[in-house]
Amino acid sequence: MVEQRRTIKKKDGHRVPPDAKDLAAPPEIPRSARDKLKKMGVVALVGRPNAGKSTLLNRILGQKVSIVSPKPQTTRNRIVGILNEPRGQIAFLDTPGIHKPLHRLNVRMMDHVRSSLAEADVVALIVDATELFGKGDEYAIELLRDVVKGKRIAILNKIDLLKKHKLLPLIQRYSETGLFDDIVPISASNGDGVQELIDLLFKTIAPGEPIYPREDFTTQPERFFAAEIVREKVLQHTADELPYTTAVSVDRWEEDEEKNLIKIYATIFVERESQKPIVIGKRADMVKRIGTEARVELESILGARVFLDLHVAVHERWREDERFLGELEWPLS
Ligand SMILES: Nc1nc2c(ncn2[C@@H]2O[C@H](COP(=O)(O)OP(=O)(O)OP(=O)(O)O)[C@@H](O)[C@H]2O)c(=O)[nH]1
Ligand SMILES: [Mg+2]
Repeated sequence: MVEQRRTIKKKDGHRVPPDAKDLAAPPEIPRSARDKLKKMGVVALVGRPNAGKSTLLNRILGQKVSIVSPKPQTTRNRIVGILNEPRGQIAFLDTPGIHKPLHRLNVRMMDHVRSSLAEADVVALIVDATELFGKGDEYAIELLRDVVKGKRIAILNKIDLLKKHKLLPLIQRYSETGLFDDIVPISASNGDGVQELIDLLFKTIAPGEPIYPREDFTTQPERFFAAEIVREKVLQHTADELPYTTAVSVDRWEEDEEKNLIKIYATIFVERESQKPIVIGKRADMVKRIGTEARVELESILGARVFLDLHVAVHERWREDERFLGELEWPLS
């Protein structure tokens, strides 16, 4: 019987359960001594949909933990990514984009945002610097004003796309809110400013023991990640309302250690019968393409050969179905 909650396989084969417990806060220590101690902190990555939170997490860790797509509302859960360095450990919480919820799914997504804001030592608001400042940004700032206890940092992302003269006014605007301890311009795509950001975060967090095993880079179970990778390929290849109305569940997971083979049976759910042919495609072209791309990526991340069986099914109004939503999340809970 395969342990279904196992986290994504490490290169050395080490795997751990996802439920590390918080430790008590460290006692007060003089600053000079404090700077020499190892650090531990929880950093929440929050912001509007599509700002680049998941891209930044993957960039910081140097490996893919969270799926990315050009469509808003890609991330639907809280994804924990762990950075281990000789100077300490930072647990990053990647979260869904801040938005006004219309369905039960979206209410749950915003619950993940709020709980992450409440738990973090540092909240990093990721902003798409190429977008005009608007109501959605005000909403995000107000949310941070209300909920956050720890430090706040504004990260202005996508500067690779930005004309230089547009950056200063944006820095000014975030500075005027009086809310942020630091404002950091970066490009999550090409890595500009990311090392400086990591250095700043290590300076900002307090001394403490790691709360996760040092060899780990995520708490995310393989089974959940496999479903996410399939969903990412659906998001990347479909348009219009499909990305919002698609869910993926892994129904069966079988491992043959001798053959180093993992068999994954998954279902792609859509909301209406009319959406099925879009995901399946002409002569099943689309679902084959989704399957091949997901398999290739999973093979490289799981370090095993993968057989991926995809099935497409209709589940009407699944975004309102609490039981189904809970089932989608169970490997994370
Ligand atoms: N040019 C450029 N594109 C970026 C950068 N960061 C992210 N992107 C792109 O922006 C899009 C959204 O990126 P994600 O990382 O999925 O954004 P997110 O904030 O996690 O989005 P949600 O999960 O939907 O809230 C993708 O197409 C990324 O490739 C960047 O620094 N520069
Ligand atoms: Mg995301």
